[in-house]
Amino acid sequence: MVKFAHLSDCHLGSWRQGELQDLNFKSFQVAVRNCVEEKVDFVLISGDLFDSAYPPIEILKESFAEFKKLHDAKIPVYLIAGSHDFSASGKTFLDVLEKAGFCKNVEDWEMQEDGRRKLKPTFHGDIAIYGYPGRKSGMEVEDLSSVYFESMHQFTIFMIHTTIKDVVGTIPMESVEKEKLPLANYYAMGHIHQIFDVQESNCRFVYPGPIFPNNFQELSDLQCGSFHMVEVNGPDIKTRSIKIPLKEVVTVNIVIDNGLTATQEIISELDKLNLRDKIVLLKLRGTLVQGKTGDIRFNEIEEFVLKKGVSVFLRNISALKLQELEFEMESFPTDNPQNIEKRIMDEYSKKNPADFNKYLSQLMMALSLEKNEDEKSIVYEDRLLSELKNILELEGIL
Ligand SMILES: [Mn+2]
Repeated sequence: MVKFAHLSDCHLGSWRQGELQDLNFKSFQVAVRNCVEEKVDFVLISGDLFDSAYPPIEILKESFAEFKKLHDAKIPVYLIAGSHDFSASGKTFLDVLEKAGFCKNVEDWEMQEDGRRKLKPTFHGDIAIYGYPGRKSGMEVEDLSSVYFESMHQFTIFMIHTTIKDVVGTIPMESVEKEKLPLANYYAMGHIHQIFDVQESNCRFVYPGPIFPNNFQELSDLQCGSFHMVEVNGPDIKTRSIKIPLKEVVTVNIVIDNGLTATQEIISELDKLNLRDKIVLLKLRGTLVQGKTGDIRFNEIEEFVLKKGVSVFLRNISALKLQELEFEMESFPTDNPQNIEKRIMDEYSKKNPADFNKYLSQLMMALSLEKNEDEKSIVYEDRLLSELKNILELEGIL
């Protein structure tokens, strides 16, 4: 019998809030401890071990300590790069881990003359492990149609960091049909952050879920991280999903329609609940008929929940709408948007003369700045803020 753990999407270094970054890392530590205690034969990590191709030193340091525990327990780790720890230059910190002897990247293939990619196995005893990494924006999906390998082994594992059609649902996302993948006994998959475990004839398809939820919605849906424990007995595969519940998550849904009275309403709703030491997710929905989102005093709400002893407080107002304002505007169907904007700004400036108006067009330009695909939010915000400071001549003030 062979027993292995299947982890994916650890996203070490993810989350800006300190407490959540800690919980994310602690979940990984729990999984590692569990692997050592259960004396697994090996560990699989199906991509996105790190949240970025260049993780912070602090995270690297702690990660190495965890990998050393597995190494000391003589548990090999087989992994592939995911969409997050992939870098266009081909260099990632996975290479550093591998050079240190802490893991084996199983991506190994050769381009054939006919344009197909022949994968080469990494062996653990008589188990053959193949892997093909994820890329940014699902760019590996096309590659996968040309991937093949010879699967005449006792037991074959195929590691991919790609979404299969069965889990994609209505999400607009690149995906592969699992029936078109080369034949394997166990498909150790990652990328989609949910638990999926399906057996079809002699094939097992598994997404173990992320080691910790990665955003507001995932916290609300998944509550905690997870990984898979797998036992192979001849052709027989037994799986267990292991949950890692570190802190209770409470989602509070409140419908509001008045921005002016919302603060008090929200506080009295929250006051009814026991929130001590919990992760509290406040989700606001509804249409504001009075007041604006800006009228809700979130700092006051935050102070209140901190006094109630919450561990982490997050809010989401994306389902909150403002009542549609009716604009009176002449239409210029043949005109381009820039000209329309300019005309509106000119008219506005004429009606509301102020020194500030001279900044309007530059501000419009700056605010249309878009976030690059692999740019961190914090870097983007810095870029946007420094642009705005320049325009408003605030350099050195903030
Ligand atoms: Mn991921």
